[in-house]
Amino acid sequence: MLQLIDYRRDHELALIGLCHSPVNALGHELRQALASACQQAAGDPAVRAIILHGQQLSFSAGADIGEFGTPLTWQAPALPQLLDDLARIDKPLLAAIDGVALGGGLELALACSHRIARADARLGLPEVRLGLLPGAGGTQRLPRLVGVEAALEMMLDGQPLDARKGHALGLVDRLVEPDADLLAQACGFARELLDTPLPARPAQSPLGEPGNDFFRLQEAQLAARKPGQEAPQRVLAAVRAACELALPEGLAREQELFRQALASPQATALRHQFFAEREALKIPGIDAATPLREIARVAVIGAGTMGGGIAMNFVNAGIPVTLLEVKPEALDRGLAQIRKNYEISLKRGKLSPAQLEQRMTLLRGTLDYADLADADLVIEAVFENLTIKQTVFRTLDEVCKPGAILASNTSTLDVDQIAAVTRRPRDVVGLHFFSPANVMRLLEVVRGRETAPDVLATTLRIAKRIGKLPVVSGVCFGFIGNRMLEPYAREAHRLVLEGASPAQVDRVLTGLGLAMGVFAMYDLAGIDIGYLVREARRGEIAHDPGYFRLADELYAQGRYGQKTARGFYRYEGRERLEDPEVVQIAERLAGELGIRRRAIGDQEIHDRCLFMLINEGIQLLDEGIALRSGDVDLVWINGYGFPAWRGGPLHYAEHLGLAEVLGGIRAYREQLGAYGEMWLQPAPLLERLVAAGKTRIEAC
Ligand code: HSC
Repeated sequence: MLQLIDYRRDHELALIGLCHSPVNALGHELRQALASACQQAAGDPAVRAIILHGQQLSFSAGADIGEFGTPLTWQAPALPQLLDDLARIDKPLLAAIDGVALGGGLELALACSHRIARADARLGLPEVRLGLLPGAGGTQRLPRLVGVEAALEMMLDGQPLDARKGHALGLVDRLVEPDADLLAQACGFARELLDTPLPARPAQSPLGEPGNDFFRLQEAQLAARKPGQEAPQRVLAAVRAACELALPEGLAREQELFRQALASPQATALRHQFFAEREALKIPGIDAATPLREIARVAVIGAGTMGGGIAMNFVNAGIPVTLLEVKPEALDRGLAQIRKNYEISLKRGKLSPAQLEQRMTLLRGTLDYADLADADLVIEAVFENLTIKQTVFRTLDEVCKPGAILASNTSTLDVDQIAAVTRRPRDVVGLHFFSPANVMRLLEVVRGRETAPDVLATTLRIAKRIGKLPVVSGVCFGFIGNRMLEPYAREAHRLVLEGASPAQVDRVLTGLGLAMGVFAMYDLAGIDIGYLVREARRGEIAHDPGYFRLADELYAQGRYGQKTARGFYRYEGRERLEDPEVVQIAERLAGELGIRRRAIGDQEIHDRCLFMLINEGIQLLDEGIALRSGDVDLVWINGYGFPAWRGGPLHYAEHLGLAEVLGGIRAYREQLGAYGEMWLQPAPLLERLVAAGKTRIEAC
């Protein structure tokens, strides 16, 4: 059996090192080993103080998430009981925190009498991001240590804080500079404690304050800020118990809430997302042995909103960027916009003046392609037009050094056709950033027919370095995200011709938890942009005269969306208002197209939009464009505002039932006559899955 604990004695101190790679997740075996090491130290009269630490590893990333949903979660010693036992040891018990103390890892530290941490360690209770609440005493011990408001902030946000902040809050008793020897300092601290009486562990009595009104207000605010999400409300209920109940009863209440949370579909969905994020980086044909190319200099072509945002990502990570434009005014505008963006961060206190200047010095503007000769990675972000992009790539092929990675930020075009104009298609890859590129986490990495494995591996590595979540897609129109958007948005547009209003459609979608409805999104992205994409594919869609007809009509009327204050909605400043004119246009178009208008129910809107979205995602899997269903889910959660707590469209389909989804598509296909026959075609993989009685979406 692996040795999970390193037990050492240093005179009167017992040093208990957790060594369960990679992150000291507190699975059953580690809990067992930890319990017996602590018993040994507690029972040894020669041991006067105990130090827990991560042996050459982070302190602990918490409960083993892989155990959730299995009986191992509860198998003795279960984490809450183990920590309760540790909290009763009547010797100083120190947590020496390096790396991270997250979730159950921080709760382990909270059950100790003292915490010493390296200043750059990160401490947090991120359970809410998994649809859970801290379930091993965190909701009771943290508020007793740092106060209700600070504790709630940590638990509701789930974002870890650094140990310096933890020290200021009273969570960490002593800080150690990043380059110091943590364990030696912890031993020194423990010896100091031997000379002083042991301070009381968190009080047993209820906290009392802040009272009913505070919690009622918090509940209402959470319901407005995080509609539909159960975990934040459970966190609140548990913290309320800390105020109203003595510690043992509070811990029991926390357990009850934790069990409810763990059994909820929202927690299952968020766990699916957690593992999908890690799985997404595992690509067949690429492993640790795949060589990586060095990326020391990046170039971005196009200083518009997208190019500027892309450049900022690299600059933020300390990588110098050359930004190329063809016209001096456009270059000046682009550089000024980047500075302006940084100034906003400065005003918000997220950046110091020195950091701002340092970032701007990493940025070099140019009008001359010859200046790209030393770039290791070039990202083209010019107008979405194949001919223009091919011209850029021909030039890059001339000027870039051998081995440079040439990337296109196309959102719909054929990366193979772009690569084909170069003499180095193996070096070409698609990097589809989402707008605003400096903010959005998703990056679709498009693997062309000839993209070399080391090019793909390098782009995945660099994506992680700049804080993105890369998801690999094969080549097809729109890749994973925009290809799925097409049938989803097509149904939404059609429903408006059939009698729904844009606001009704959007309300159903946001009611499901989507950040934005289809029409608000089109207004934001620009109806003109969607029109240009359709123009390039008119041949493929000519058989349906009603196809996105409403959007085309709005385009013809110059209603481009938010930028013209009119689109599917009207805008007064930032306020979005329903526009009866759009409904009138839809009525006229429906008449011209011979579409019978009727009252459309919310359920039909949900089913037709969502089932078509799901259907296309399943088709992408079957075609091998997406490697697994989790990748499809990640794209829609991180790029299109699909609620993470529903796990993404394909996880949601599993929740609804695959047979129900297929049955729904077939029923609407029949009901909608010629239109249904044209577009509502079930994906063959969905049919095979249902025929085989499968409940999970996988290739079969
Ligand atoms: C929790 O603690 C609940 C508790 O409150 C109470 C429980 C009580 C229950 C009992 C009641 C009776 N588990 O991310 P990386 C794996 S909930 C299992 O690529 P990085 C990860 O899958 C937990 N596995 O590395 C990956 O494996 P792979 C709260 C975990 O350096 C590998 O480690 N804690 C794991 O970018 C490397 O991960 C959290 O939510 C875990 N807890 O980031 C923390 N954590 O190589 C979640 C990681 O096979 N973790 N793995 O793919 C993280 O945030 C990040 O992983 C780190 C490292 C920042 C730790």
